[in-house]
Amino acid sequence: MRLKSFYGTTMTEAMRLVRDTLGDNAIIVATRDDEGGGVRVTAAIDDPIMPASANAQMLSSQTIDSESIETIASAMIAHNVPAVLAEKIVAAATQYANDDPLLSIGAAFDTHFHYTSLYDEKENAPLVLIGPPGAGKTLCAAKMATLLTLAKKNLAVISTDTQRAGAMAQLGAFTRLLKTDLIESEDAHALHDAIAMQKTGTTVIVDTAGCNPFSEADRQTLSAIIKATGASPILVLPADLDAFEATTMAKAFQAMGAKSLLPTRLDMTRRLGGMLCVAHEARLPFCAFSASSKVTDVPQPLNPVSLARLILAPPQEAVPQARLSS
Ligand SMILES: Nc1nc2c(ncn2[C@@H]2O[C@H](COP(=O)(O)OP(=O)(O)OP(=O)(O)O)[C@@H](O)[C@H]2O)c(=O)[nH]1
Ligand SMILES: [Mg+2]
Repeated sequence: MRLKSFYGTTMTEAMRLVRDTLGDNAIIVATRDDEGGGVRVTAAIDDPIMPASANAQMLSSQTIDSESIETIASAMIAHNVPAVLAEKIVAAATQYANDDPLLSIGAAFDTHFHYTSLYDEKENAPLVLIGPPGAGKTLCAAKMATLLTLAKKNLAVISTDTQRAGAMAQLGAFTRLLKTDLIESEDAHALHDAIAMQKTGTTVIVDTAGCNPFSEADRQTLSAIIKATGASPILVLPADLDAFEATTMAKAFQAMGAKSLLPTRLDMTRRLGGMLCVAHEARLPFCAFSASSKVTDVPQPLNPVSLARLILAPPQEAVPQARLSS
């Protein structure tokens, strides 16, 4: 079975596109008003490459669980998930169709996204936070320091953000509360030495300066810092960025060595399509997410089930639907 979504200014136009493209045998899976006005229709058609039995099985589960698939298709639209990715998620959810949309979409998220842990106790490699200016790196560094302090781990917090006015004071305010020293590292060599001088078993957190990934000078500075840590950096990225803008940015950070994704500001973001697009297109595993400006609200783990809950959760409060005036 192949799923495709069609957009028309009216239902008749969208349905005509479905028939013209997929033919008379197309099955309508979901219809929804599109946020920008008009109508979006998701339709399915038998895939001739698939064995007939597989198609029959899918079609029957499709009928049984069409409500669950409708819920998932609606969530894709509500979260502004780019159409191509939304189709892939709905198609995978249809394969694992279940009465409970949480299970279907969880299975789809298991198929289409990767996950990793924020902190591997055995490896105990430095936790290096990188990302664009204002993404939430310093707050995440403070949250991780809180988490590790509560777990009674030996901790060292290093910042390479020595240029921006107030940067050290911001992180220093947190480390003072945790009774941990803040080490300032002026350059990549100093950072390498600062990490090397830590006692075995100490967990090192490295907060870096905001980097413009499209600036050659910024890229060189950050690449040298990443190399000096010998670690797998975590890309901290706000979840509320435009999907394609954020994906381009994430790929640039990935080229510098980013190995996992930590989206922030989920408490302030109502449409998570951008975050899903980044993880899928850049193939970056999710490691955790931040949904609070409070340092004691430590990053939450991300896995197929927690991601499914985030996507299917009803908005916490009524948010007026944005519409462009004509
Ligand atoms: N509500 C909310 N605010 C957040 C979250 N993460 C970060 N912030 C806020 O976003 C602002 C920027 O966070 P910082 O941690 O300073 O960002 P940064 O990436 O270190 O910024 P630079 O060092 O300037 O590049 C601060 O006001 C944080 O409190 C979050 O998950 N939710
Ligand atoms: Mg910072």
